[in-house]
Amino acid sequence: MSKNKTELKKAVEIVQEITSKRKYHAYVLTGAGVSKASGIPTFRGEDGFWEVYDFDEVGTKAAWMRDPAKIWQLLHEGANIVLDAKPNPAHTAIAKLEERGIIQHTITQNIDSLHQKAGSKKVLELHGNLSRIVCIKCNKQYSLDDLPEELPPKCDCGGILRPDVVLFDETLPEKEIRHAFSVARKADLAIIVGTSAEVIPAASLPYLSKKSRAKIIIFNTEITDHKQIADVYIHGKCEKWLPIFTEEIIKEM
Ligand code: BJW
Ligand code: ZN
Repeated sequence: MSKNKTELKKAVEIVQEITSKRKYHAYVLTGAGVSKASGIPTFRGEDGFWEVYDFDEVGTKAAWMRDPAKIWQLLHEGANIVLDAKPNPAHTAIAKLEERGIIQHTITQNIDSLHQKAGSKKVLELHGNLSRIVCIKCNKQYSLDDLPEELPPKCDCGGILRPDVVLFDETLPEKEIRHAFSVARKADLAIIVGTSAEVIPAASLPYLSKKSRAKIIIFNTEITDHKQIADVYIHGKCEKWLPIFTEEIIKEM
């Protein structure tokens, strides 16, 4: 049997044992790798966003304050890739895990709405959402399709508009991160998909879960620091392995 098939069998057994309990908590944590098969580039690694753009120039709070027009220019060039993307089989499998009551929450670092488009209902977005545009002065919300032409676009009140996404050195949305910490702390099972485990606080959630004795199952094409806490590591494309994993679990229910 191939290594991944053995690991998959182990993962299915772990999930069966946990879900056979009367009460349990389970969540999925996702990163950019889950949306790669939908045509959205990841941040790190080969062809990653940060290989092309310098994050000190476009990825931090200071960069935004220095030159908001530059970030808007980038958005005009790239936003449609994200906004027009369609969910792939990994998103669909995660939605099915929620629909069948196997997990209760999907915590995502992604800003692309693809979990919601696939049918996931309880999604906690830690890094915001690209389709929401807000005024930095009065908080009025705008849609990306409905923006003034000027760069950077401004609100009726004169405030600069910005996408509602979290850049480096900005705090995460308070309600979401608090909820995510509470989900991670009480979890019996954490399924971690397509994240490099490099950005905190998101990357710390699986460690919190492990500390509370959760089982950790990982789907990633590379080995990340989360490997040290993994009970099962499925080393391959999540759009291939997550649907197989989900079907195996459902078949045995
Ligand atoms: C596949 C696959 C397939 C591919 N199948 N797998 C020094 C040390 C430590 C920490 C810090 C430090 N200095 C500052 C910090 C904190 C900082 C941080 O963590 N920095 C590290 C980089 C060092 N964090 C922050 O600043 C956060 N805020 C914060 O901490 O606030 C507190 C605070 C603020 C102010 C004062 C005091 C306290 C905010 C982080 C915001 C992150 N923002 C971004 C951009 C958002 C907008 C947008 O999306 O455009 O979020 S950066 C980028 O990284 C994006 C992602 O959500 C995030 C995580 O990346 P992710 O999702 O893991 O993607 P990749 O590309 O890294 O990995 C993809 C993975 O998929 C890989 O592993 C592949 O192998 C895999 N893969 N194909 C399965 N088919
Ligand atoms: Zn305003």
